[in-house]
Amino acid sequence: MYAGKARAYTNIALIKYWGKKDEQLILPMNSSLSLTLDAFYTETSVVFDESLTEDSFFLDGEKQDFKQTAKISKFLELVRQQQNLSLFAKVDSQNFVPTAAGLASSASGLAALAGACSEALNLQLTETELSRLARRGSGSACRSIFGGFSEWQKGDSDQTSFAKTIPSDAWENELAMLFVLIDDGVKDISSRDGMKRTVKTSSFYSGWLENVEADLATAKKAIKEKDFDTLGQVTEANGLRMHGTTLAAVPPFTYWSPESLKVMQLVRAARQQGISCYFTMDAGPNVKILLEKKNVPVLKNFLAGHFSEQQLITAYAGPGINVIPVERSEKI
Ligand code: FM0
Repeated sequence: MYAGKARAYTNIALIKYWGKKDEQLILPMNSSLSLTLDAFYTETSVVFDESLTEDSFFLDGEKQDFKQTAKISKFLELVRQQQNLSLFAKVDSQNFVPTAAGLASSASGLAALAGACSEALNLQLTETELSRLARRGSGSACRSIFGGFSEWQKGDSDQTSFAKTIPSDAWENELAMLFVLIDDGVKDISSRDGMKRTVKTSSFYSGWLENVEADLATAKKAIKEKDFDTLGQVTEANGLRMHGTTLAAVPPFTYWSPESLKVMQLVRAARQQGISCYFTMDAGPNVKILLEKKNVPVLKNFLAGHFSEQQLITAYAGPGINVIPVERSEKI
């Protein structure tokens, strides 16, 4: 029996990963940049054991169906192939999110699974190797190996596509991200399906690719210079362009709901009142607002009349992945 456990934190991209050039290896069309956060994380344990007759996946204590287990099983299969192993595994994942608001993240989940497998099988991976492994589970997971700012360099092969820390002189500790939780009851198109459809069919996709490397350079320079407004502006612009591509997909789609637009409008209004803050969105209607830590109280106050306290969650910069010792009783 081989057992391991790890904890990884969610990351939110400021410069988005949107589109693959290799579906199998999960090689992205563009490089991306993210901030790892402290408020949401996943703890995953894995046990490879001879007594198991299939892979199984439990999320927050509940056994997941075939479809949800498939992505996990595919990842386990990769690890088994790489290690020449033939044991099935039981994967137990716990998502730590303040509310059940659709914030479960494949980034933290697959990063934690990669870490747990590496620990269980004593792979002794470097951070780069672990990032490459996590990438095979979910692209954005390769950035969750690192705390603070992280850049996924797209590379052009399995060997060269991985994330690394962006040196920042701990500037991220002065920043915050305010999540505005919107539940519109609509089932999202997964980021995997959404980006695939967009790359294949959207006539706006080439425009995305034209701008993204320049956005990345702007963001990295802003981090180096601790220039919050430049970082915020490029974050907001890049997110909007990513979402723009979905409108020209065939069939078209959007992750925005009326409430998302309301938040965008409020962010612009807050700026007019001198509160420096910028929004970004991912493959769902929730809006994330980047701001400086010192402005959290004033922005929360500004939004208070529009959203309940439970809808507003503040996150700060979080750490990289870490291994959790497995207790004997937990093993199977
Ligand atoms: O995080 O198909 O990693 O850069 O969140 O598993 O590789 O779930 F929605 C925008 C994340 C995409 C931007 O995609 O896809 C970002 C997104 P996978 P992911």
